[in-house]
Formats: sequence, C-alpha cells, structure tokens
Amino acid sequence: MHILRFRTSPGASPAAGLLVDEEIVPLGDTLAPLWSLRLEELHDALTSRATQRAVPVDGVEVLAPIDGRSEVWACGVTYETSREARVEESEHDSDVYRRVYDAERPELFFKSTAWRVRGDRDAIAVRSDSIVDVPEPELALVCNRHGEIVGYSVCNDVSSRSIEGENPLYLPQAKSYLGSCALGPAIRPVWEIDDPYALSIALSIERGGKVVWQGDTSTGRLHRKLEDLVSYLFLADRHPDGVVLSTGTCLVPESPFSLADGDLVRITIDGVGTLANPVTRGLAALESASADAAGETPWSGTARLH
Ligand code: DO4
Ligand code: MG
Repeated sequence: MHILRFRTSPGASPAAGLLVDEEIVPLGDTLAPLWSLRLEELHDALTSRATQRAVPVDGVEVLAPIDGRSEVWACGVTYETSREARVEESEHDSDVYRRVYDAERPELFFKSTAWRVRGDRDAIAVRSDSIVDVPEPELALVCNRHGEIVGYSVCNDVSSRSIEGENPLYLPQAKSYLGSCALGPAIRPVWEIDDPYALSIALSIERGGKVVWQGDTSTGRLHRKLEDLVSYLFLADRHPDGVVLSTGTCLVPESPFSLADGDLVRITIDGVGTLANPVTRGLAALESASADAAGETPWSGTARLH
C-alpha cells in the first residue's frame, strides 16, 4: 500500500488517498490529519480502511506527497561518498565536512516548504547562476507530529556544487530554490519495509534518450541511525503537520559532470518507488515547463511504486 496525493482531473481539488493494488481509497482533503495519529493508530486506520468509493489509479494525476504546514528538511554528509565529494569540491573549507561526518550532532538543513516541492514527472531546476549541478537521490523519512517515522519516500535534493563549493555559507542558496526539491511518487508505510538499512538506491540521468550517468548504492552504507537523525529535528522544534526528512546522498556524479536542460533524472529506491523528473535551467524555464516535458505517458498504475 502507498499513501499519496492525487487529483482526478486538472481542475479538481487535491485529495489524500491510499493506493492498494490499482485503486485509490480517498482519505480526505489533506495528508496532515494522518500525521497527527501515532504510528499504531495510523496502521490500524489504514489497514482497516473500507474500500467503498475507491477510484482506479489509472488516469489520476499523482501529486507530491506533502501539503499544509509540512516541510522538507535534509541531512548532509551522512555517507562517506558525500563527505569525499564535498571535500573535493570545496575550495578552502574541506575540514567542515570531515568534522561533521564524525560529530555526534548531524548536519540538518531546511530544504523546502510543501508548496515548492515537485512531484513525480514535474520539472525540476538548476539555477541559472550555477555552473555545476547534480541530483542527490535520497531516502526520505515521513515523520508524524510525534516524531515517529511512519513512511518512506524518494527525494531528489537537487544541489549546486559550484555555489556550495565556493563557500559552505552559501549552502541555503545551493540547496533551496524553486525546483530544487522533488519528492514521491508516494509514501510507503514503515510497516511494509522490512529493513530500511538494506534498500538499494539507483540513479540514472538521461540526455537525448541516452544514459549519461548511472550508479547504485544501498542505505546499508548510511553512517547514522534514522531515529537519531529524526530526534535532532524534533529537539528544539515542532512539526504540527508532520515533516519529511531526506537522509542524504551516497551517489554524487563526479566533477565536472553537471545536469543540463532537458536531462531526465530517475531515482529508484527498492520497494519505495521511482521518481522521475525532467530538468530545466532557470526560473522562467521551470515555470513554463509542464509535466509532459518528461516525454512520458500519463501516470499509470503501480509500476513506479516498486
Ligand atoms: O553538506 C552539505 C549538504 C550535503 C548533502 O546534501 C548530502 O550529503 O546529501
Ligand atoms: Mg543531499
């Protein structure tokens, strides 16, 4: 089963739903009420849900699985690969990455408000004032308001390596801008994933129909515990409608590889889903792009959820 946001036609209001087999059971207007339940209550509510009023998934528009006051936060330097890539790209400040990798306190940073998050097949963007840009394929933790991990999703933490590399204090500009965060296609409840430390993550970047970069890894290489990362997020803050925490990347295309306008980025996390997004360059291009730029057929069925 997957929790998702969808709409049945372009003008219709978004709704929350539970996808089981090929049908969506409506769960109300927004996801937020689900994240006020404790994990056990959510499990009972979803597993006993009646299936009347279910709609077929084929043909619906699947939206980014986040709404209301939820935010996306992200972790940095949680894999050795990420540490090494940042040590290499930073001009003068490589020590901060080594120190944060070993420190007790993890690096957490604000990534996106809900309204800025792009869903599956939506265009993402690189900044027009950036030279080197990469996708960052990451396991995303969906947390309820009580700080419990209730689900998993796929996040693309699109980043400017050149802006962050110039000075780590430019991190918010390298990481948070319109088109820099994609999430989805949906949320897999925690109780359906046996071991979150044994999930394969695959990234491919296509250009003109050919794969120009690909790699895969596993969450087994994560240097931190998921619950520890989440605990820091709730230590001095409230997330009344829940929060999404992206857990960091283990795949970084080697410099000087950079995303280009028209690329298609595809991230698959085993059992969680496949998130695919076309790349645009600059704000104006992002705003005029439509989901059809992916060159893919309309969202169809459950094929992208495994
Ligand atoms: O330290 C900067 C951010 C690192 C990051 O986003 C990652 O490791 O995934
Ligand atoms: Mg990242």
